[in-house]
Amino acid sequence: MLIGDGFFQLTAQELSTVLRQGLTPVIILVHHDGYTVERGILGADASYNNIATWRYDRLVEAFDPQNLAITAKADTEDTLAAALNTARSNRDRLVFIEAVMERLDAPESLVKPGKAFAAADYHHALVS
Ligand SMILES: Cc1ncc(C[n+]2csc(CCOP(=O)(O)OP(=O)(O)O)c2C)c(N)n1
Repeated sequence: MLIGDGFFQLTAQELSTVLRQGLTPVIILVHHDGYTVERGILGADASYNNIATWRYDRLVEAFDPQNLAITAKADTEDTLAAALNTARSNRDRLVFIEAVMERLDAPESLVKPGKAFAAADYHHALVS
């Protein structure tokens, strides 16, 4: 399961439910410091697109008194590959991977619509 840090901060308590139900997903949290999809439309550096920095691994710990989950942090391709390997060999555990990325690092499929929204909503010039 993939989730951005922005939406995770709106739904974080559901991690507790997932653990209570004994579910064992692989959760990849994209930690890129805010509302990247919104930054692509308006206010790339605006404070309204910023969010608090959380210690996500500690949050998982707080929801997990029985130590059912595994957490990993990845900030390079190699550390991500290692974290995914950990997930592969622990199918019976919830694995929470915090993938650290640059704020504006987004696929073209997100960047392009952002520019189109800005053009439509705010009359910004559409530069492809
Ligand atoms: C309840 C609610 N509040 C606000 C929004 C507006 N909104 C759309 S995308 C987004 C940012 C999501 O951030 P994140 O999950 O980190 O994904 P990213 O765009 O950064 O990849 C927000 C705030 C929304 N869709 N729903």
